[in-house]
Amino acid sequence: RYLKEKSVAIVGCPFSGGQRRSGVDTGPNSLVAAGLIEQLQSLGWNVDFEGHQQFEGVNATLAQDEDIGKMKNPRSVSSVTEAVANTVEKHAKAGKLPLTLGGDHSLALGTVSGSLRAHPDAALIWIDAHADINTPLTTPSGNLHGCPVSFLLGLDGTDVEPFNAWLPKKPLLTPDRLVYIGLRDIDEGERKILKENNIKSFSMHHVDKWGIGKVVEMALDHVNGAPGKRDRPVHLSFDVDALDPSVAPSTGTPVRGGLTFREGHYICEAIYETGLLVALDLMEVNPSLLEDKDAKQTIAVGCSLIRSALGETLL
Ligand code: Z70
Ligand code: MN
Ligand code: MN
Ligand code: MN
Repeated sequence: RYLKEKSVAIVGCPFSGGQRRSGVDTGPNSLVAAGLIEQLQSLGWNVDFEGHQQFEGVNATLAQDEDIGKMKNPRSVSSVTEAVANTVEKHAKAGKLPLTLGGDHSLALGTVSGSLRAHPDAALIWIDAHADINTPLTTPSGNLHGCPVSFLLGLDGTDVEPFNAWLPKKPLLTPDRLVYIGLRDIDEGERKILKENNIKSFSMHHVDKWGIGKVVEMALDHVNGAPGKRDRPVHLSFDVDALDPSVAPSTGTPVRGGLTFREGHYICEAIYETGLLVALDLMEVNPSLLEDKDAKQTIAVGCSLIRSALGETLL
């Protein structure tokens, strides 16, 4: 309903500065090299890809980017996410579906900002083992891939340099339009933030209790404000570590007890089926961490999730 046609624009983001392990910057290239573009074309999508975003300079100078407070690599993350926001906004306003390939999840500060500029009433569905909602004050690690959601919501402590040079004073996202699925590794500070802001979160406990079908239904009901109501555009931000490490082993911070292969794919299919998907992120694919067999498996699963979110498995 929001797309002009079946047109997807791939935004490859080879960036690793939101966390400390190298290699996640090779994720986008591996996904494209595995045939992602051809796969989407064969699903009937017009695929716009003009090469990956150029972050070599930023990646090369991460070591010189000094901490600000607890934040690691703040200038690099800020400049990269600002650029990604502009790119995603441009594609979304042209009626295309931006598909962002990460790279670490700090990139979603950019992708979601871009989506919300184009679709101000959009909902954010965040699939992850982690809530990524630490603020610069609560972050235990200083890694900004654990913080993008707090910046999107403009929580206390996020009005900081260099981010406040480009993020809006009035946040683009409100807590009622955010929902999580897959959580199982939350910091104390994050738990408090989720509670105080009344943010709807379906942990793995809820997936076990109600099943993935019911959970996705409740998630969509929540962000649309009423049971069965379906009109908000959806930005789906999928961290591959939401999946169980036996399904997607090559990622920086695997946490056991995750989504099965089918549960992950079901989420993608069900959101595609609403006709409301306007943007998709596939993040934290790090092919360099484990042996080749594990990397190949993770890349294949990443491509497969993307195909499902773009309509492959619906009859
Ligand atoms: C922790 C932090 C995180 C991903 C780890 C971890 C965050 N909450 N996110 N891996 N993808 O450092 O803030
Ligand atoms: Mn640094
Ligand atoms: Mn994440
Ligand atoms: Mn995660």
